[in-house]
Amino acid sequence: MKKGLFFVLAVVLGFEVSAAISTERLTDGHDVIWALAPISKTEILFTTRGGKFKILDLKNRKVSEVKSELKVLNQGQGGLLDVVTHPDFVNSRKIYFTYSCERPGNLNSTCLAFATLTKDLRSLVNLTEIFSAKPASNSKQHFGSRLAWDSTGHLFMTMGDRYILRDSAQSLQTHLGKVLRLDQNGKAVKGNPFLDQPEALSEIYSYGHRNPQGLFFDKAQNALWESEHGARGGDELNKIEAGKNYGWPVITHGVDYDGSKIGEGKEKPGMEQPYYFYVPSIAPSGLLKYSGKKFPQYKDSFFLGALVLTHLNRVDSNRNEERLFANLNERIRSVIESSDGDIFFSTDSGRIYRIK
Ligand SMILES: [Ca+2]
Repeated sequence: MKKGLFFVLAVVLGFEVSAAISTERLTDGHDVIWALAPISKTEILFTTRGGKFKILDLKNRKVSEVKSELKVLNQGQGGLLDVVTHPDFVNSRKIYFTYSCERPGNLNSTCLAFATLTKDLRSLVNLTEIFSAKPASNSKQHFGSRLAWDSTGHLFMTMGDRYILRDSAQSLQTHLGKVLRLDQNGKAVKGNPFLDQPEALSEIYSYGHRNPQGLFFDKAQNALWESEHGARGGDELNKIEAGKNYGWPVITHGVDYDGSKIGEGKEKPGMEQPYYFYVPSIAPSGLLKYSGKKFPQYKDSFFLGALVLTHLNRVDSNRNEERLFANLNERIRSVIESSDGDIFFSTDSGRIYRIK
Protein backbone atom coordinates (compact mmCIF):
# COMPACT_ATOMS: atom_id res chain seq x y z
CA MET A 1 0.00 0.00 0.00
CA LYS A 2 1.24 3.47 -0.85
CA LYS A 3 2.29 5.56 2.13
CA GLY A 4 -0.12 8.40 1.34
CA LEU A 5 -3.10 6.09 1.09
CA PHE A 6 -2.12 4.41 4.32
CA PHE A 7 -1.94 7.79 6.01
CA VAL A 8 -5.42 8.80 4.82
CA LEU A 9 -6.88 5.43 5.84
CA ALA A 10 -5.21 5.64 9.23
CA VAL A 11 -6.59 9.10 9.87
CA VAL A 12 -10.09 8.05 8.79
CA LEU A 13 -9.91 4.99 11.05
CA GLY A 14 -8.65 7.09 13.93
CA PHE A 15 -5.23 5.49 14.44
CA GLU A 16 -2.49 7.58 15.85
CA VAL A 17 -0.11 7.74 12.90
CA SER A 18 3.59 8.18 12.68
CA ALA A 19 3.81 8.70 8.98
CA ALA A 20 7.01 10.69 9.30
CA ILE A 21 9.15 7.96 10.79
CA SER A 22 10.71 4.85 9.36
CA THR A 23 13.61 2.56 10.15
CA GLU A 24 17.01 1.85 8.68
CA ARG A 25 18.74 -1.45 9.27
CA LEU A 26 22.35 -0.90 10.32
CA THR A 27 23.61 -4.47 10.72
CA ASP A 28 22.36 -8.04 10.65
CA GLY A 29 23.55 -11.63 10.76
CA HIS A 30 24.22 -11.78 14.48
CA ASP A 31 22.89 -13.93 17.31
CA VAL A 32 20.10 -12.47 19.54
CA ILE A 33 21.22 -8.91 20.28
CA TRP A 34 20.35 -8.40 23.91
CA ALA A 35 21.67 -4.93 24.66
CA LEU A 36 23.08 -1.75 23.09
CA ALA A 37 25.42 0.73 24.77
CA PRO A 38 26.87 3.74 22.89
CA ILE A 39 30.56 4.19 23.68
CA SER A 40 31.02 7.33 21.54
CA LYS A 41 28.99 9.45 19.12
CA THR A 42 29.75 6.97 16.35
CA GLU A 43 30.16 3.58 18.04
CA ILE A 44 27.72 1.25 19.76
CA LEU A 45 28.85 -1.65 21.92
CA PHE A 46 26.39 -4.53 21.88
CA THR A 47 25.95 -7.97 23.46
CA THR A 48 24.79 -11.17 21.83
CA ARG A 49 23.05 -13.75 23.98
CA GLY A 50 25.54 -16.38 22.91
CA GLY A 51 28.24 -14.50 24.84
CA LYS A 52 29.91 -12.03 22.48
CA PHE A 53 30.63 -8.33 22.77
CA LYS A 54 30.73 -6.49 19.46
CA ILE A 55 31.06 -2.89 18.32
CA LEU A 56 29.08 -1.29 15.49
CA ASP A 57 30.82 1.64 13.79
CA LEU A 58 28.04 3.96 12.63
CA LYS A 59 30.34 5.70 10.12
CA ASN A 60 30.86 2.65 7.93
CA ARG A 61 28.48 0.11 9.57
CA LYS A 62 31.33 -2.30 10.14
CA VAL A 63 31.10 -4.61 13.15
CA SER A 64 34.13 -5.80 15.08
CA GLU A 65 34.27 -8.36 17.84
CA VAL A 66 35.71 -7.54 21.25
CA LYS A 67 37.75 -10.36 22.76
CA SER A 68 36.89 -11.38 26.31
CA GLU A 69 37.32 -14.32 28.63
CA LEU A 70 33.73 -14.19 29.82
CA LYS A 71 32.01 -17.56 30.15
CA VAL A 72 28.23 -17.43 30.07
CA LEU A 73 25.70 -20.20 30.55
CA ASN A 74 24.09 -20.11 27.13
CA GLN A 75 21.02 -22.24 27.83
CA GLY A 76 17.28 -21.60 27.88
CA GLN A 77 16.66 -17.88 28.30
CA GLY A 78 20.20 -17.35 29.59
CA GLY A 79 23.37 -16.00 28.08
CA LEU A 80 25.07 -12.62 27.93
CA LEU A 81 22.38 -10.08 28.83
CA ASP A 82 22.58 -6.33 29.51
CA VAL A 83 25.54 -3.98 29.17
CA VAL A 84 25.98 -0.34 30.26
CA THR A 85 28.98 1.96 30.25
CA HIS A 86 30.35 3.34 33.52
CA PRO A 87 29.13 6.93 34.19
CA ASP A 88 32.72 8.12 33.60
CA PHE A 89 33.45 5.69 30.76
CA VAL A 90 35.54 8.23 28.81
CA ASN A 91 38.16 8.09 31.54
CA SER A 92 37.54 4.75 33.26
CA ARG A 93 36.90 2.69 30.07
CA LYS A 94 34.77 0.44 32.28
CA ILE A 95 31.62 -1.39 31.27
CA TYR A 96 29.17 -3.31 33.49
CA PHE A 97 27.17 -6.29 32.27
CA THR A 98 24.90 -9.12 33.41
CA TYR A 99 24.87 -12.73 32.26
CA SER A 100 23.71 -16.16 33.32
CA CYS A 101 26.53 -17.86 35.15
CA GLU A 102 27.26 -21.39 36.30
CA ARG A 103 27.37 -21.96 40.04
CA PRO A 104 28.65 -24.98 42.00
CA GLY A 105 26.46 -28.09 42.12
CA ASN A 106 25.24 -27.83 38.51
CA LEU A 107 23.27 -24.70 39.44
CA ASN A 108 23.18 -21.27 37.83
CA SER A 109 22.22 -17.69 38.50
CA THR A 110 22.50 -14.16 37.09
CA CYS A 111 25.84 -12.47 37.67
CA LEU A 112 27.08 -8.89 37.36
CA ALA A 113 30.64 -8.05 36.31
CA PHE A 114 32.70 -5.14 35.12
CA ALA A 115 35.62 -5.06 32.70
CA THR A 116 37.83 -2.49 31.00
CA LEU A 117 37.54 -1.90 27.26
CA THR A 118 40.98 -1.34 25.80
CA LYS A 119 41.58 1.88 23.84
CA ASP A 120 41.91 -0.03 20.57
CA LEU A 121 38.44 -1.53 21.24
CA ARG A 122 39.76 -5.03 20.65
CA SER A 123 39.59 -6.55 24.14
CA LEU A 124 37.95 -6.55 27.51
CA VAL A 125 40.48 -6.86 30.30
CA ASN A 126 40.36 -6.95 34.12
CA LEU A 127 37.09 -8.85 33.95
CA THR A 128 35.73 -9.02 37.52
CA GLU A 129 32.53 -10.67 38.73
CA ILE A 130 31.12 -8.48 41.50
CA PHE A 131 27.67 -9.89 42.25
CA SER A 132 25.76 -13.17 41.94
CA ALA A 133 22.03 -13.35 42.72
CA LYS A 134 21.02 -15.72 45.51
CA PRO A 135 19.92 -18.44 45.56
CA ALA A 136 21.34 -20.25 42.54
CA SER A 137 18.96 -22.78 41.01
CA ASN A 138 18.73 -25.30 38.18
CA SER A 139 16.12 -23.22 36.31
CA LYS A 140 16.95 -22.10 32.77
CA GLN A 141 14.41 -19.31 32.82
CA HIS A 142 13.70 -15.79 34.09
CA PHE A 143 17.26 -14.53 34.55
CA GLY A 144 16.15 -10.90 34.16
CA SER A 145 18.15 -8.75 33.63
CA ARG A 146 18.72 -5.06 32.99
CA LEU A 147 21.00 -2.39 34.42
CA ALA A 148 20.56 1.38 34.89
CA TRP A 149 22.66 4.03 36.63
CA ASP A 150 21.02 6.68 38.81
CA SER A 151 22.38 10.25 38.94
CA THR A 152 24.73 9.54 41.84
CA GLY A 153 26.71 6.57 40.50
CA HIS A 154 24.56 3.78 41.94
CA LEU A 155 23.57 0.88 39.74
CA PHE A 156 20.10 -0.65 39.59
CA MET A 157 19.87 -4.28 38.46
CA THR A 158 16.76 -6.35 37.81
CA MET A 159 16.50 -10.03 38.65
CA GLY A 160 13.87 -12.52 37.49
CA ASP A 161 11.98 -14.97 39.68
CA ARG A 162 13.58 -17.98 37.93
CA TYR A 163 10.07 -19.20 36.99
CA ILE A 164 10.11 -22.33 39.18
CA LEU A 165 10.75 -20.20 42.28
CA ARG A 166 8.13 -17.53 41.71
CA ASP A 167 7.02 -17.31 45.36
CA SER A 168 10.57 -16.07 46.07
CA ALA A 169 9.60 -12.73 44.53
CA GLN A 170 7.78 -11.99 47.82
CA SER A 171 10.67 -13.11 50.06
CA LEU A 172 13.19 -10.51 51.20
CA GLN A 173 15.62 -13.37 51.82
CA THR A 174 16.28 -13.89 48.10
CA HIS A 175 17.35 -11.67 45.20
CA LEU A 176 14.80 -13.33 42.91
CA GLY A 177 12.03 -11.19 41.45
CA LYS A 178 13.69 -7.98 42.68
CA VAL A 179 15.12 -4.66 41.65
CA LEU A 180 18.49 -4.30 43.39
CA ARG A 181 20.52 -1.16 44.10
CA LEU A 182 24.27 -1.66 44.13
CA ASP A 183 27.41 0.41 44.39
CA GLN A 184 30.17 0.23 41.78
CA ASN A 185 31.65 -2.83 43.47
CA GLY A 186 28.38 -4.75 43.51
CA LYS A 187 27.63 -4.14 47.20
CA ALA A 188 24.43 -2.84 48.80
CA VAL A 189 24.09 0.93 48.81
CA LYS A 190 23.91 2.64 52.19
CA GLY A 191 20.33 3.86 52.45
CA ASN A 192 18.79 0.81 50.75
CA PRO A 193 15.28 0.27 52.15
CA PHE A 194 15.74 -3.04 53.99
CA LEU A 195 19.16 -2.47 55.58
CA ASP A 196 17.68 -2.37 59.08
CA GLN A 197 15.87 -5.71 58.68
CA PRO A 198 18.40 -8.37 59.70
CA GLU A 199 16.83 -11.24 57.70
CA ALA A 200 16.40 -9.19 54.52
CA LEU A 201 19.05 -9.08 51.80
CA SER A 202 20.51 -5.60 51.86
CA GLU A 203 20.79 -5.22 48.05
CA ILE A 204 16.99 -5.21 47.59
CA TYR A 205 15.38 -1.96 46.41
CA SER A 206 11.89 -3.22 45.40
CA TYR A 207 10.24 -6.65 45.25
CA GLY A 208 7.33 -8.66 43.89
CA HIS A 209 8.58 -8.69 40.28
CA ARG A 210 8.31 -11.55 37.78
CA ASN A 211 10.85 -11.27 34.97
CA PRO A 212 11.97 -7.66 34.46
CA GLN A 213 13.74 -7.12 31.13
CA GLY A 214 13.32 -3.35 30.95
CA LEU A 215 14.82 -0.68 33.22
CA PHE A 216 15.32 3.05 32.73
CA PHE A 217 16.44 5.79 35.09
CA ASP A 218 14.98 9.19 34.19
CA LYS A 219 17.61 11.64 35.41
CA ALA A 220 15.43 14.72 34.74
CA GLN A 221 12.63 13.41 36.97
CA ASN A 222 14.88 11.36 39.28
CA ALA A 223 12.56 8.41 38.66
CA LEU A 224 13.17 4.72 38.00
CA TRP A 225 10.98 2.81 35.53
CA GLU A 226 10.83 -0.93 34.95
CA SER A 227 9.01 -3.31 32.61
CA GLU A 228 8.38 -6.98 33.26
CA HIS A 229 6.87 -10.03 31.61
CA GLY A 230 3.58 -11.27 33.00
CA ALA A 231 2.44 -14.85 32.47
CA ARG A 232 -0.54 -15.03 30.07
CA GLY A 233 -1.39 -11.33 30.08
CA GLY A 234 -0.30 -8.93 32.77
CA ASP A 235 2.95 -7.54 31.37
CA GLU A 236 3.71 -4.37 33.31
CA LEU A 237 5.32 -0.95 33.12
CA ASN A 238 6.05 0.18 36.69
CA LYS A 239 7.37 3.28 38.39
CA ILE A 240 9.76 1.86 40.95
CA GLU A 241 10.05 3.30 44.45
CA ALA A 242 12.27 2.19 47.30
CA GLY A 243 10.91 -0.61 49.47
CA LYS A 244 7.66 -1.12 47.58
CA ASN A 245 5.99 -4.43 46.73
CA TYR A 246 4.89 -4.80 43.10
CA GLY A 247 2.71 -7.80 43.85
CA TRP A 248 3.93 -10.83 41.91
CA PRO A 249 2.75 -13.60 42.33
CA VAL A 250 0.05 -12.48 44.76
CA ILE A 251 -1.58 -10.00 42.38
CA THR A 252 -1.42 -9.83 38.57
CA HIS A 253 -3.59 -8.74 35.66
CA GLY A 254 -2.81 -11.98 33.86
CA VAL A 255 -3.48 -15.68 34.33
CA ASP A 256 -1.22 -18.71 34.20
CA TYR A 257 -0.23 -20.25 30.86
CA ASP A 258 -2.86 -22.98 31.32
CA GLY A 259 -5.55 -20.35 31.96
CA SER A 260 -5.72 -20.90 35.73
CA LYS A 261 -5.85 -18.07 38.24
CA ILE A 262 -2.62 -16.87 39.87
CA GLY A 263 -2.56 -15.61 43.44
CA GLU A 264 -5.35 -13.58 44.98
CA GLY A 265 -6.56 -11.28 42.20
CA LYS A 266 -5.66 -7.99 40.57
CA GLU A 267 -5.13 -5.73 43.55
CA LYS A 268 -4.36 -5.83 47.23
CA PRO A 269 -3.64 -3.17 49.86
CA GLY A 270 0.09 -2.67 50.32
CA MET A 271 0.89 -3.77 46.76
CA GLU A 272 1.53 -1.40 43.87
CA GLN A 273 -0.51 -1.27 40.67
CA PRO A 274 1.38 -0.99 37.38
CA TYR A 275 1.54 2.39 35.62
CA TYR A 276 0.42 0.54 32.49
CA PHE A 277 -0.27 -3.12 31.76
CA TYR A 278 -0.83 -5.34 28.73
CA VAL A 279 -3.52 -7.99 28.26
CA PRO A 280 -2.79 -9.94 26.12
CA SER A 281 0.95 -9.98 26.67
CA ILE A 282 3.30 -8.25 24.28
CA ALA A 283 6.41 -9.68 26.09
CA PRO A 284 8.30 -6.45 26.78
CA SER A 285 12.09 -6.22 26.68
CA GLY A 286 14.14 -3.03 26.76
CA LEU A 287 12.80 0.27 28.07
CA LEU A 288 13.45 3.89 27.22
CA LYS A 289 11.82 7.15 28.29
CA TYR A 290 12.58 9.43 25.41
CA SER A 291 14.07 12.95 25.84
CA GLY A 292 12.48 14.43 22.71
CA LYS A 293 15.74 15.79 21.27
CA LYS A 294 15.33 14.44 17.76
CA PHE A 295 11.65 13.44 17.70
CA PRO A 296 9.90 16.15 19.75
CA GLN A 297 6.54 14.47 19.22
CA TYR A 298 7.80 11.59 21.37
CA LYS A 299 9.10 13.63 24.30
CA ASP A 300 8.49 11.72 27.56
CA SER A 301 7.12 8.70 25.68
CA PHE A 302 8.12 5.25 26.87
CA PHE A 303 9.41 2.85 24.24
CA LEU A 304 9.37 -0.90 24.93
CA GLY A 305 10.47 -3.69 22.64
CA ALA A 306 7.85 -6.38 22.13
CA LEU A 307 9.03 -9.95 21.63
CA VAL A 308 5.86 -11.99 21.17
CA LEU A 309 3.73 -9.31 19.54
CA THR A 310 6.71 -8.17 17.41
CA HIS A 311 6.64 -4.37 17.40
CA LEU A 312 8.04 -1.31 19.11
CA ASN A 313 5.58 -0.25 21.78
CA ARG A 314 5.09 3.40 22.72
CA VAL A 315 3.18 4.68 25.74
CA ASP A 316 2.83 8.46 25.93
CA SER A 317 2.53 10.59 29.06
CA ASN A 318 -1.28 10.28 28.92
CA ARG A 319 -0.90 6.48 28.83
CA ASN A 320 -2.02 6.24 25.22
CA GLU A 321 -0.42 3.28 23.48
CA GLU A 322 0.88 3.02 19.94
CA ARG A 323 2.39 -0.02 18.19
CA LEU A 324 5.17 0.90 15.76
CA PHE A 325 6.98 -1.08 13.07
CA ALA A 326 4.80 -4.20 13.37
CA ASN A 327 5.46 -4.63 9.63
CA LEU A 328 9.06 -5.62 10.42
CA ASN A 329 7.86 -8.80 12.18
CA GLU A 330 10.81 -8.55 14.54
CA ARG A 331 11.11 -9.67 18.15
CA ILE A 332 12.48 -6.39 19.55
CA ARG A 333 14.83 -7.05 22.47
CA SER A 334 16.28 -3.68 23.43
CA VAL A 335 15.77 0.01 22.74
CA ILE A 336 18.05 2.93 23.61
CA GLU A 337 18.51 6.64 22.98
CA SER A 338 21.89 8.07 22.01
CA SER A 339 23.18 11.40 23.34
CA ASP A 340 22.02 13.01 20.06
CA GLY A 341 18.45 11.79 20.54
CA ASP A 342 18.66 8.96 18.00
CA ILE A 343 16.63 5.86 18.85
CA PHE A 344 18.20 2.47 18.17
CA PHE A 345 16.67 -0.94 18.72
CA SER A 346 17.91 -4.51 18.40
CA THR A 347 16.19 -7.77 17.57
CA ASP A 348 16.32 -11.48 18.30
CA SER A 349 17.05 -11.98 14.60
CA GLY A 350 20.42 -10.29 15.18
CA ARG A 351 19.74 -6.89 13.68
CA ILE A 352 20.14 -3.30 14.81
CA TYR A 353 17.83 -0.60 13.48
CA ARG A 354 17.81 3.18 13.80
CA ILE A 355 14.60 5.19 13.65
CA LYS A 356 14.68 8.01 11.12
CA1 LIG B 1 2.93 -6.17 39.52
